[in-house]
Amino acid sequence: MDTSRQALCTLGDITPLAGGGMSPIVKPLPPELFVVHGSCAETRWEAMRGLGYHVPNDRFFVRNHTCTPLIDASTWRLRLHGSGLRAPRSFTYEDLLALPSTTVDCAIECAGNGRSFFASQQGRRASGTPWRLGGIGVARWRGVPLSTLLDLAGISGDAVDVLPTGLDPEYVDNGVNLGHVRRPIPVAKALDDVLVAYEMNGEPLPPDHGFPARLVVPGWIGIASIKWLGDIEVSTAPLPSPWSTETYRLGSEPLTTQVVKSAFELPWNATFQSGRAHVLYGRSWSGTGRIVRVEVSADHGRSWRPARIRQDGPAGGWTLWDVEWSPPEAGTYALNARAVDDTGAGQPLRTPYNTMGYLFGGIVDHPVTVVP
Ligand SMILES: Nc1nc2c(c(=O)[nH]1)N[C@H]1C(S)=C(S)[C@@H](COP(=O)(O)O)O[C@H]1N2
Ligand SMILES: [Mo]
Repeated sequence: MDTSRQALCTLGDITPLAGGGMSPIVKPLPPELFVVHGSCAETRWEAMRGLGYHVPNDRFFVRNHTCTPLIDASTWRLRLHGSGLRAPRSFTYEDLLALPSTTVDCAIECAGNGRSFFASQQGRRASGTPWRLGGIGVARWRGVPLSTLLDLAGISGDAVDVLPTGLDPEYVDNGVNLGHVRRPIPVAKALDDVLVAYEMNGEPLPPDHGFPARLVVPGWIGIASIKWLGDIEVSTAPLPSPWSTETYRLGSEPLTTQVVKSAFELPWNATFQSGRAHVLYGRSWSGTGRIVRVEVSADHGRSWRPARIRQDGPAGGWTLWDVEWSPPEAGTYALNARAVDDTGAGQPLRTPYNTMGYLFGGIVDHPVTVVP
């Protein structure tokens, strides 16, 4: 029996919201900060305006397969086991806090972020949560390197896969119980830069973001960063899971790194006054490298102007930029931003379609209205 699962959320246990609605998410989701999609909530980009580098915990997007469990840290255990470990062992919350910690500034971004643009810009709907660009956030994560825990548990030289499992309820998809949310990470990545995080922006992880501990897998799609960690299996044979063999894959390979994207810190359908200069703020990011160039167009890509980099980010984080815009006349416009990272990866005009709508990296048309 797993005694660490306290007060698991169930349908009878869902947190009522101020508006009288029910939500599988614990924190408040005020409409000026979030667009709610079922058990998920995306951050509104206008709520990023004026923020510093990190997205505060109160407005960080949430992607839940079921709902947020409330876990008692005093009885919680993180169990490491499997054929790839010589010294299987459990860690308490206190154990984790006592180990040497590191911090990393990095994004967590859903593989489906931008999915709705397959329909709205490319005319082909993809199945899944219809995110615009708010399925991303950057935070300062503190925790213990996963490699430290794997070393303490005696990882063997022939281990190949590390499989973290969440303590949230089992996920039932179309009547099929897929079990607890879990997804394998190859040993090379697990030993590289993965963190077992217990702190987000200087506070204990909020319940919605994985309290008491979650993985943070820099550069990789969000599903790799398993929340509410309870169990990590290490194996000398590959460890498949539905989240690597059925979903979150393209063709023959499980998805790993994120693509390049850019967003304006503006409401959808923002309004501007004509006849004067405005400053447009935005952010660009990539799972494969540092952003080196950002350009903006307001004439459907006929001309592009370089944006000014306000704050550089590390690989796995994002870059903040701005650019001046003097709308020539009243009317409706689409604002476009595109970025390139230091591996040469950029943003295409069209993203190759896939039925699940993963990795939309195309240039987004952000609609704005200019009034006289
Ligand atoms: N245990 C568990 N971990 C999970 C999930 C989940 O539903 N359960 N969702 C994953 C997905 S798809 C994403 S995009 C990120 C979202 O992290 P956030 O909710 O903290 O923003 O968590 C990942 N980790
Ligand atoms: Mo995701």
